[in-house]
Amino acid sequence: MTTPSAPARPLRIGMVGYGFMGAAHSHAWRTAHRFFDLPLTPVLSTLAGRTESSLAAAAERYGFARTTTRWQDLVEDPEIDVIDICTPGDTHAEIALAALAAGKHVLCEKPLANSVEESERMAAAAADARSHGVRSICGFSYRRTPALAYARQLVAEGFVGQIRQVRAQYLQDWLSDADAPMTWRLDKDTAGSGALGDIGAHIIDLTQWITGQDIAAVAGTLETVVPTRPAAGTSQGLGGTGDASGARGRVTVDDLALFTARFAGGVLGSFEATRMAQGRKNAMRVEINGSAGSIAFDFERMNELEIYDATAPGGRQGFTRVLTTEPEHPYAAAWWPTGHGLGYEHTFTHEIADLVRAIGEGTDPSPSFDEALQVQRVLAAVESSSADGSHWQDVPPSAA
Ligand code: SOE
Repeated sequence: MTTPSAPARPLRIGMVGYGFMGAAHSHAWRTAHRFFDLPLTPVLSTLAGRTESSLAAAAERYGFARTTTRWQDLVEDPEIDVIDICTPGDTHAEIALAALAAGKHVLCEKPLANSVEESERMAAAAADARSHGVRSICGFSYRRTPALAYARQLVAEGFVGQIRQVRAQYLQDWLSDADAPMTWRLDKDTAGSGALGDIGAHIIDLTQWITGQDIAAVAGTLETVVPTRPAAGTSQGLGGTGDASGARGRVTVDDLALFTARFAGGVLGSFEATRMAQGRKNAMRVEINGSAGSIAFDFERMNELEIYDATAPGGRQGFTRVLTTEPEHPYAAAWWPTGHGLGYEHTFTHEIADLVRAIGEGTDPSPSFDEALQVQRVLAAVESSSADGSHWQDVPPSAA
């Protein structure tokens, strides 16, 4: 007979928002401790949202015990340990600041906020809370893709040699139809920016993380290709079908974001973010070219990393497709037998596993609010470069 080990202490989660990210995060909170050995067991306590009817259905589906239409109830509830912010960017600062002041650990979706000023206040509050043992993390979940975490390891080990060039694209197509309806992601007041902050933020964070270098200056152009869209319609996934005969709303964010970046170490990078690249569904691509080789990744083939070893003998050179599903690869050993791949949702499960471990062990999870503030500064510099005729703009260095 075996004696079951004592159950790990509960970590009670209060989540704000229940859209796409609410679904992804709650799945991760439910799953992480079943695949990773964690010092605490997440418990889905209370879900907060504005619309009572759909809120109850979401809580039922996601597995939350209670609901509230006031996010403040989560912050005031002494039982809740973590506030998970899955709402649009215009609400991040207010919720995160209140949560940190109340001593709650915070997971905040990306981008950290809608402005540098809000992000600075959030990073300062997180630093203050850290001295009281309160942890915070920004949800740049793609860092936890095994192939990308492995790419970072390879770069740190010197596989590509001296980095010469960085190339990053994030291509989606859910806004290709000019009559796809308005959504909050097309409204600057709510979302902060368009393709730039929504998906460009991911490739900024990833390239900085993989290369170990911050972006120091940028020159870019933002463009709104479809300036108005049907105000009403049926939503499906991220987009949907707009009522083309009805009133149109104004798109106040960029559809395309193109920019060049100079990293702190001097390397140049090219960046492209768009949600109207027909046929590209979630093509988040990163390529690093160095003196000794290259690595290339495309999220549409997320279980693979292409690596090129320029030191291999002539005649045997060429990109090798590494299947990053093996026990040697980050996170992969916790899952399926060799070769059985992972999906989008696993990046969130890994993020939650790392966060729960950090909370349990009293260490700081990454990306911190400071790192996310730095991404925000890059976003702001791209916007100001575009407004200023695509001239180079410096990115203020992080204080840390
Ligand atoms: C929409 O473009 C979106 O949902 C982003 O907001 C997410 O961060 C990305 O993971 C998928 O696409």
